[in-house]
Amino acid sequence: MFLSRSDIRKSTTKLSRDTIVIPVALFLAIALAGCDDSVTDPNGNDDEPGPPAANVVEMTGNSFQPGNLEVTEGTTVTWVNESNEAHTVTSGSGGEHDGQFDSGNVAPGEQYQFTFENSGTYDYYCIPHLQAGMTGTITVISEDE
Ligand SMILES: [Cu+2]
Repeated sequence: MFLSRSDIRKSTTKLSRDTIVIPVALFLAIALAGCDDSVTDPNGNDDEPGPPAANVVEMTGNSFQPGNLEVTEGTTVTWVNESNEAHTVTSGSGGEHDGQFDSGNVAPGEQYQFTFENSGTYDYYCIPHLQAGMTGTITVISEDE
């Protein structure tokens, strides 16, 4: 038994093939990991504050924005205090609380939520800033309309 020239050439070829296979496998592993990331991102819930923003009222300075908000029955409205002073979300008009909802003091950066189950017009005001005209209205319409 003896090694022919072609046998030597074969083993040389096999060696160089192995050195190429390793970088290719690494590249595939990285590419697959990259694919995994792009698949999980669209499924994540982090990108979902878009739709609920329609039911948000911001408390900025001495006003509610928007001052008038229309929602459907069963909608939860969120008031967010974007200012640097406390506000209240108090149902009623002319400074007379009608007892339907009252947030108490909402500190800067905090929020208050209330769910409107029945259609109707709900006036509300901010107790500390009523004199400054800080009032708002939530109009709740039934789903059928
Ligand atoms: Cu206020």
